[in-house]
Amino acid sequence: MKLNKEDIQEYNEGLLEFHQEKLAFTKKEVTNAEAIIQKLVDFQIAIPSWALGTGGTRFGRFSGGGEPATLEQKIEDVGLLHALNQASGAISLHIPWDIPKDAAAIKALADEHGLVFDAVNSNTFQDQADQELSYKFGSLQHTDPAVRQQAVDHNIEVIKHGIELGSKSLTVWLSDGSCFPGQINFKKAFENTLESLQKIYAELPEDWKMFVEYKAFEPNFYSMTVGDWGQSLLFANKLGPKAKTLVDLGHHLPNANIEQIVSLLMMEGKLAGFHFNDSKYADDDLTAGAIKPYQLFLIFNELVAGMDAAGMNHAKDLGWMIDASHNVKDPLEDLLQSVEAIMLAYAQALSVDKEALENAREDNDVVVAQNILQNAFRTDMRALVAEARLRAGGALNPIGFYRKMDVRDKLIRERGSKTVATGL
Ligand code: AOS
Ligand code: ZN
Ligand code: ZN
Ligand code: ZN
Repeated sequence: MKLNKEDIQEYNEGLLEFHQEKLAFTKKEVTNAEAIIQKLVDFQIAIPSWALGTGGTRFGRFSGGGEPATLEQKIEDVGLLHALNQASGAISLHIPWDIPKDAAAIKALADEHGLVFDAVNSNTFQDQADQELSYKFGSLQHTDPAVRQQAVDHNIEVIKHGIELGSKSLTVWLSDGSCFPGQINFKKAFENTLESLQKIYAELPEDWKMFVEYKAFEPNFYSMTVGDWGQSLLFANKLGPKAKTLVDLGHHLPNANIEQIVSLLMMEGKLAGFHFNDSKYADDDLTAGAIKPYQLFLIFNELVAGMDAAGMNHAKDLGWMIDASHNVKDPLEDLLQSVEAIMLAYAQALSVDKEALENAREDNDVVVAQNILQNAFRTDMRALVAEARLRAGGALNPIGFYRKMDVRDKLIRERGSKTVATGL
């Protein structure tokens, strides 16, 4: 199904008066409101193909119904999100969950929905039915060179699919590691992984990047071979300029200072981008901003500062993506909430008076520095985000419109009520 522009417009008209009052108030409070709105109009974030269905846990899964079963349906779902918020104009594919059989047709379909293809993701953390050798004891780190080669070949195949679709980056997330002390030789595991990554790196087209994603634990619980930003950065530095570190917000040990990691990775020109989500305990993959909105804002504060300093453009220079999972919510509604939370944090970060903050820091005026950040965080930016959506042709209240149009019911009628989205 597709949403109709005229229906969105008509819906917006009913909300316009109240919106304009709120906007006028926010504009009085936020001096650079117009500049922020423009940045928000330009803002785009990629939606992963695997977040469009109900995820479940290892204990169970409760189908929400109407989930996309094919790549075409996944594109259709991201198209719905993009029509609603005009900020989700990219989709990230996971191979082999989303093998495009006819790349030209898939590209044309994405184009129809105003979507481009973000990073392609390889998968060597599962065994596929037709796979010769097992990844039970790792992939790129494996003691057996034949397993390593199989995993390298898979990554090269993923790059080929990405080239056909117009992607510009490969995200490599490895579950490689060990569950028990003594199980692996750390140094050999690192060296094997590096050598394998080098073979993949050599196949990257000129204008491509390799995103090396790290994760502190899970599924391996004693060591992960790319376990933190230090290990990822070590690989990225050894690989070369096309390789960078990808930060997934759920992949740290508790209470890690992620904003500091972001700042230093940007200083080194090695921040690839993000998998946004939120967590209370581990890689919970909850809605962005649901648990720690202040942390999300502080991360954006570093991002904005780093991007300004390097003259970077978020759309070109960083891969911003959501990596979430939904057990009890409609996945599309959840993704709308994540995009909203991310845009709010971005807007708040854009409102920070950087010069005043820097002066306070230089003067060691801790109180003023803290207040500058907290004032920005406590400012209600919802009217600016809504205004950006309005100007871009989206819905003033995306979830409100989604519910008004009974989108989920329509998808259930089209696709069935006991659906299983491919992937996780
Ligand atoms: C896994 O924990 C990572 O977040 C990866 O990004 C992974 O490829 C993705 O979540 C799909 O499982
Ligand atoms: Zn991730
Ligand atoms: Zn995650
Ligand atoms: Zn994860």
